[in-house]
Amino acid sequence: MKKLLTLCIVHQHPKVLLAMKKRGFGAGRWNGFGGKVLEGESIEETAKREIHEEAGIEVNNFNKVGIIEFEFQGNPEILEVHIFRAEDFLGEPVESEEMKPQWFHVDEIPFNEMWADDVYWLPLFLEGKKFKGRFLFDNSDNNNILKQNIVEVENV
Ligand code: 8OG
Repeated sequence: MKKLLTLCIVHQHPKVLLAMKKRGFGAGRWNGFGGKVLEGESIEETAKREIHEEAGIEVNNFNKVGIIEFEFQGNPEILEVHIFRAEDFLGEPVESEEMKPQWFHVDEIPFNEMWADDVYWLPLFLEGKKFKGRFLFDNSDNNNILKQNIVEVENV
């Protein structure tokens, strides 16, 4: 069973736009913007819709830079997250019910308040690389990675 999700991160070097997730899956962590792909929607449409809903900004140009699969031990569902990088956007990021946006310098990414896997791939993202990977998380402690694999690729 696979569930498709998007994650869009705005990178205007040397700054990255992240947001504190206020509710739901991953609450209390800094992350980019995204969510589940709805029926009838393309992955790109989801990425645009979610960043608009969560940050109030419009992104027209972005590149898909990564695909990562997440598995939680004992759970048959696999989350397939499609990761996009945007350099420009329209509007001003605003706080929503779900997310509180904030700019971070690339040297000050708050990895200890992010998903535990991000430290493995966000540096590749920031270097402009493309990647694919898979992480197995401990189901009772979703800060604990049991297995991980991330590889740089030419195309995603
Ligand atoms: O719709 P919902 O808010 O539940 O979507 C979850 C968001 O979190 C979606 O953008 C995908 C993203 N996400 C995961 N797992 C991980 C992860 O391990 N690291 C990061 N950075 N984002 C993740 O679902």
